Amino acid sequence: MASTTGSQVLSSLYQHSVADYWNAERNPVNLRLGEVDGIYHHHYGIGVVDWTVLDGPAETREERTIAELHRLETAQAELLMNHLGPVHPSDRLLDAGCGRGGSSLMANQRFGCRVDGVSISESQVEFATEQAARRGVDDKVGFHFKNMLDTGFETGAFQAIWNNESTMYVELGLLFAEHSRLLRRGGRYVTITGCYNDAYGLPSRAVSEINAHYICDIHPRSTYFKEMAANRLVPASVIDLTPATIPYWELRAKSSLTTGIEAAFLDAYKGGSFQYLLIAADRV
Ligand code: SAH
Ligand code: GPP
Ligand code: MG
Repeated sequence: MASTTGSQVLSSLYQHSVADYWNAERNPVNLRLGEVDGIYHHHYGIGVVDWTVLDGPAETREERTIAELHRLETAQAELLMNHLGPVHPSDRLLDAGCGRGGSSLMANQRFGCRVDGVSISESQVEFATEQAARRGVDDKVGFHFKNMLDTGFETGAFQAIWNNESTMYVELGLLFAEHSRLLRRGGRYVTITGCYNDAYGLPSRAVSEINAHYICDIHPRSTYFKEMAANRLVPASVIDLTPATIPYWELRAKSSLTTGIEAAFLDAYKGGSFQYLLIAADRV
């Protein structure tokens, strides 16, 4: 079979620049957290922080802070999976924009089913594939260099699909059209995402800083519901996770692993211009 080339997967210069970002990305805040248990996340955390990690012996403070940030990020992925609905071992799941594959591995472990992850970063796909092999689940968890807007997967093949912090790289109308095609009727879609708040207005300075930092385009909250309605995805739950994620950012800002974007997230959330949302929807 002919191998997939970049120009077949990446359909614009913008997507090339996003792929370049992820191919080069080596932030300690992601790699050091992943090393805790071999589950590598590229999303943020939620839940109550154990602030005692900042106290106690200085020589173990960094290690304890890393473990705590990782625990909060894993809790985020667990919450997403709680909303996938009943998933049986014979079902198939799609992790759209899968990063280094942490959530795909968690879902396979939890549900025992087949999981496919797609990313436009070839180095992420390679990294995630190696993790699946290391865990001995590469027969059930596959990672692919594919565009989530045009996966080539079979129509109706998936019981559930999620986007964990990956919707801000694509046009939602195109994304939900492809998800709607891939999901079987009665299937479930879940996203956790940062969106800008229509009630605040247009993107604030802090939201614009986040866009520039990650080369993404954060959508307004309204566009999610508009494009879901247009693509046979009917919201079943909407949870504003903003209060639950602020403590994660406060701890991260005090850690040794800051990337420089922490103040923008705290300003955006606290100023009301930005929201961290979970949306679960049924494919009807
Ligand atoms: N969901 C993962 C990673 C989020 S980071 C996690 O929670 O850990 C954003 C991811 O979206 C990156 O892996 C990036 O390569 C991917 N991405 C961005 N645009 C994409 C596209 N058009 N198709 C597939 N993946 C895309
Ligand atoms: C990924 O996390 C960040 C994104 C997918 C883009 C922006 C997300 C929003 C909710 C706006 P990461 O773990 O790679 O980022 P970091 O390196 O900052 O931890
Ligand atoms: Mg991170």
